[in-house]
Amino acid sequence: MPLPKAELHLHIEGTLEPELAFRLAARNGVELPYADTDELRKAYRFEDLQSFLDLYYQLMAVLRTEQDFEDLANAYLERAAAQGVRHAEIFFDPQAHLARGVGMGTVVGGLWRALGSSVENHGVSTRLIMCFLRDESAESAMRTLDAAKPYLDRITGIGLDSAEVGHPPVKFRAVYEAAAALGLRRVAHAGEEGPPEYITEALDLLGVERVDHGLRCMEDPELVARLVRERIPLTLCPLSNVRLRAVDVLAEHPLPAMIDAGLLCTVNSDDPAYFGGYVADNYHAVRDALGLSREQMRELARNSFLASFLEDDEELRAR
Ligand code: ES4
Ligand code: ZN
Repeated sequence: MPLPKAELHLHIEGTLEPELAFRLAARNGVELPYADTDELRKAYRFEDLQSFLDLYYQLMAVLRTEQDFEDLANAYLERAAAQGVRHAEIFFDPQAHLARGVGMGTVVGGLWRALGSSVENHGVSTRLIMCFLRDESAESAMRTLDAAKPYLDRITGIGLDSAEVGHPPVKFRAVYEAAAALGLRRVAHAGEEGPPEYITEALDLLGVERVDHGLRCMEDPELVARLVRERIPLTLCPLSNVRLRAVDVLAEHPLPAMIDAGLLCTVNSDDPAYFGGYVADNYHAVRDALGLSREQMRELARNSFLASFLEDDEELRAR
């Protein structure tokens, strides 16, 4: 039995497996620039975040209808359940779809067809977190927030993702203020490729409750002390860090040092179709490469529920 856990850093578009991509391409008459799934898989060698994002945005072209988003989410939830996931807080990137003429209603409606029955069908409770693309303008993010207003009963919070360096959190200050006023929870990717200052900015200017990745906090001991003191959870994604070369090899991942420092660490899969594993695969990989103890593994799983947006009573039921 896999450890019961929550997954808090998961891009639903990053769960698009090659087989499903080809099936949806055929269903929608979309031409992919790869002969077959084997050839596509060979493209999964990344130099950095941007080289991954290029492929990630390209493959999304196959997602067109509500049914596509429902199928995508159901495929993820089924795999997640098999890996011990009891609760998933799922990112989606509406701007990447709106830019292709796929509306907010199609995206949220389709995802919700899977998420709305996930407890019954998969035993997994869910939340939806809408991410803004930080390499797009703040005005575009604000328009996206506006477009989401009819769907806020299904959206728990907002996040910030895509190309980090050169797009500091401050750029989205007004958007985050507007989202907070709408009662939305706030998270942001920070310190994946970007410097520790971006983590501080995300906390101070965006009011985030959780930091996605946050890896580079380790370069700033005062920031680490603050994250520990304020119990700010970090959603780490070890296999992603290796594939996108944030760390050279898993054996050199700072997770053990981060746990020792007293940081509230969680382990997540990020874009599992691209990075070689779902969340339990990430747990097993860090255990094997870093020699984590059984108690440390249990603590990571416990942290995932503590760091979730579940209410106390829901949290106890989920774990
Ligand atoms: C992402 Cl690994 C990662 N980092 C930033 N943005 C993303 N979007 C999807 N995966
Ligand atoms: Zn991510």
